[in-house]
Amino acid sequence: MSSDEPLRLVGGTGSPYTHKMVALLRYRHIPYAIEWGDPANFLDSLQVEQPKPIFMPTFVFQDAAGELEAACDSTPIIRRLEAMYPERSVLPNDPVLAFLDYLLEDFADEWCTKYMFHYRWYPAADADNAGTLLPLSVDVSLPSEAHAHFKTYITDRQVGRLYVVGSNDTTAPVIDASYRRFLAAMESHLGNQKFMLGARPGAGDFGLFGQLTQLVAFDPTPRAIAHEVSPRTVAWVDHMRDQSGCHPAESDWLALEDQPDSLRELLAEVGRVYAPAQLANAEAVRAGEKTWESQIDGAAWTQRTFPYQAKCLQWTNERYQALSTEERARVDQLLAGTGVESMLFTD
Ligand SMILES: N[C@@H](CCC(=O)N[C@@H](CS)C(=O)NCC(=O)O)C(=O)O
Repeated sequence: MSSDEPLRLVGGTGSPYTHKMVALLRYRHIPYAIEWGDPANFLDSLQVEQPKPIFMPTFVFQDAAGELEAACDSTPIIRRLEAMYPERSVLPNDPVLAFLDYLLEDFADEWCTKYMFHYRWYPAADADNAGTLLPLSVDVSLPSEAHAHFKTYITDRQVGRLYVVGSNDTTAPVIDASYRRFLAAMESHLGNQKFMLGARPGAGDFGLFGQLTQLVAFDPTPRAIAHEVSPRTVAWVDHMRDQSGCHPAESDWLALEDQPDSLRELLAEVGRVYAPAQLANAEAVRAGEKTWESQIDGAAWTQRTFPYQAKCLQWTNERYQALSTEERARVDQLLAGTGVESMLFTD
């Protein structure tokens, strides 16, 4: 596909992964054409086969012969885009920084999305807000009757799925405490530098940004918390939206040894909550159990088992194991005591 033809994608304004990818396309100067709506309908209109499962955003790639192919899942799509468009990369060349960037992207996509889903549907005021806005995000001209019907349908469906991500009366305070610590770590870190790994954004920044677009700008409860705990994060979300004017240089990736301590503060949250969740989930997948229970941050946690998240853990470990002995030692030194080390294995 020629790089000046716009890349087509379909997604939603209430979808964090859609914002992750649109901001990345803007930063990378990749021409794109986004359709706001339902991916399945969009693919039907193009007569393109649906990927399974189908998610927002869905991309439509064109091969050399002009054949259209739909793809979902932002993390591999980011790598695919790196091969298609080499300029303004979001992946550090230094394998150690690349590993940390991947870790942050994974944490954003798989754990921070729990903040997003929990606050969207657990507090009644937020569920009402999302129930009203999400149908309109698919069709702003939706007739009132259809709107009311869609609002009830989506609210019932999503509130009914809260338990799937582990949001319930027992875990609500754990999720809330984690969100607040995460914001406090972001406040410290952004006080030191503009992006997670220096003066240019990596894939991890876009992952965090995607979830934060919703937490800071769509759902009222987490928005109020963000304004209280981390005004820098609120301002950062506005900046991240459009980094087309950023002129990244290789030296803008800050070497691991020069990173401020605030990076460890962020990683400590990854180790405190995400690492135990990932280990318990992977164990449940191995044992063929449909749900799992564990202690997270000193409290009982139970949720459905996700084979996809076990794969995430495996991919993280494949990347960890691909590091040289010297690189791994540098990563280990940074991670020692954060808890992240508990989810990394050398064999
Ligand atoms: N791992 C995927 C996740 C994408 C995803 O979960 N998208 C949500 C919307 S933000 C979705 O389409 N969910 C379908 C559903 O809830 O049925 C990615 O990184 O793109």
